Amino acid sequence: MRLAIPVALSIAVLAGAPAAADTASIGDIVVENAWARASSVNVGAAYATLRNLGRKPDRLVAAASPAAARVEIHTVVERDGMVGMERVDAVEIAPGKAAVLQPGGLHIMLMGLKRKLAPGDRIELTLTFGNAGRIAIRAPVARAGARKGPERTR
Ligand SMILES: [Cu+2]
Repeated sequence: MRLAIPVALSIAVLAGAPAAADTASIGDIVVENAWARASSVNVGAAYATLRNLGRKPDRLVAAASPAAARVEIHTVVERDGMVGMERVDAVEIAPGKAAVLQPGGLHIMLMGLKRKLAPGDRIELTLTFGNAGRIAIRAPVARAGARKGPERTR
């Protein structure tokens, strides 16, 4: 497994920092750099890199959070010159590859937030993968409009 070494190293580095729980793994799936964006309204978005270290494809099939009434997997689409969001059933992760959820593309949509997300907060997310199962992470909240997670904007 060619990818195993760099991923293991990056986990070790993150684990040394206090904000370590934005990276976690279950089965062949590693969830890295989970983060959410501060929001002054009751909807928000969260992002992460989903890495598949296995030999079989996997897929993110559901997301949930105690911080929001409803959570969906969305992508950003452009149609007739209009940019909007669309719900997707799953995010495919090919073996040895990563799916990147990031601003302007795939994201975890948090609807009916129980309180506004402020920079410095952390929100709990549960991600369910078709093969690997369910994993909980705590995503740090970056400022509104951030393009990257808080650890990486400094
Ligand atoms: Cu959305």
